[in-house]
Amino acid sequence: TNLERTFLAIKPDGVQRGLIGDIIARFEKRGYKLVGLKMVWPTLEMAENHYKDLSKKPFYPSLCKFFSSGPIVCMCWEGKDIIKQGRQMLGETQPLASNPGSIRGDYSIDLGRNICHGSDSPESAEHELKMWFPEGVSDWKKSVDSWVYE
Ligand code: YYY
Ligand code: MG
Repeated sequence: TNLERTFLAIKPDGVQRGLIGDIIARFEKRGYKLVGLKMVWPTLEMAENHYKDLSKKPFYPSLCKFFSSGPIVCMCWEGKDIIKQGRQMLGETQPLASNPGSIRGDYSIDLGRNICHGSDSPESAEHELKMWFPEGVSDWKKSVDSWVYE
């Protein structure tokens, strides 16, 4: 089965720009299930840990500083193929290469202000969910699922 969970986050720029409701609504309306949700103001250490795969990149220090510059919204979404579909709904890393209709394509211009984060593989989803939701998520049954899945 490809019923999966992924970690998605609204970065400090998305929170400041008032996009929390819109971003959550996109995934809700598509039919995905929100099983974890909280606002966290990451410390620099949390940002460095979250992006540790990129620690050799020249933009790593500024990325971590930005990611810890204000609260983010941490989400765990569940559903069929959500890891890949979530990435598609975010758009490309580079906003100017993102299609209209994607979050980045609709709301962002610069690479370092691209609004949202999403796990890029089952391995990173597992790692990121463990890091941001050590307390676990809510295992609830969504009664509309039989109208979403055949
Ligand atoms: O997963 P995604 O966010 O699409 O891109 P990553 O390659 O993981 O990079 C994380 C983050 O770093 C990206 O969203 C913007 C920023 N960044 C940057 O500032 N400059 C780059 N050349 C590449 C990425
Ligand atoms: Mg990434």
